[in-house]
Amino acid sequence: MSDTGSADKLTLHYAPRSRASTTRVLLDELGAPYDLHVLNMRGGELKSPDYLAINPLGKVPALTHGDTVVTESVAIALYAGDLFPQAGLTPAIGDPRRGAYLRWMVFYAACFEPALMDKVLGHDPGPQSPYGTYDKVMETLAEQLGKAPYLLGDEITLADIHWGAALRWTLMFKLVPDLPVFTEYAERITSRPSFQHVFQDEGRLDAEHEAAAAKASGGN
Ligand SMILES: N[C@@H](CCC(=O)N[C@@H](CS)C(=O)NCC(=O)O)C(=O)O
Repeated sequence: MSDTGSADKLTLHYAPRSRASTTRVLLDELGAPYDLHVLNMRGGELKSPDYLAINPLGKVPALTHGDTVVTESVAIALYAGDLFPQAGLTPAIGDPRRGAYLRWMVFYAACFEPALMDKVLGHDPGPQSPYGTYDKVMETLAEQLGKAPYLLGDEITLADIHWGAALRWTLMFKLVPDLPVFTEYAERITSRPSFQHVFQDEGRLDAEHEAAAAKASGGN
């Protein structure tokens, strides 16, 4: 048995500068041993039969652990967080913060991302919207982040790794309001060495992928 509670190795199926970047940082923060399976998103590798057998949606991240396949960045974060509680970033079952931890992780996938996508695409979610309104989602998140340095209080958790990264890219693409509570939080989280290390490595990987895709399509 390894530290993971299983002899099976973790493999992160990953493409640079994507949602999988957050998962990579998260695994590093957990101190998880894992193999990195780098895919060239620009070169169409996410739609190859081999990768579609892992994630039929053709999207990253995905995590494999023996015969277990976990897709969806939030599910991967929760799964990995429970495998490595010793990192001190996972509010475990019985921790009074556990409910809030699950709430805010699922809020990301169930409310925040759908609200952003509807807004960008000009879709009116209507009165049956599963997230209420875009404005209410932003307001709810801003209010929570305004209470303490981290989402669940004075101590950082995996939820912050996830949300810090999310706010960084959504601010960059102007998908969320430019509120100081968002910008300061995103900066606080993503200035951590774990993020800086991955961002640096991704610059190199992405340039390689761009060159490979250009070459494959007959460019220089
Ligand atoms: N709901 C998924 C979203 C995954 C996703 O959209 N990933 C993007 C990269 S950021 C992707 O793989 N895009 C490739 C494509 O759609 O072809 C999650 O949170 O993991």
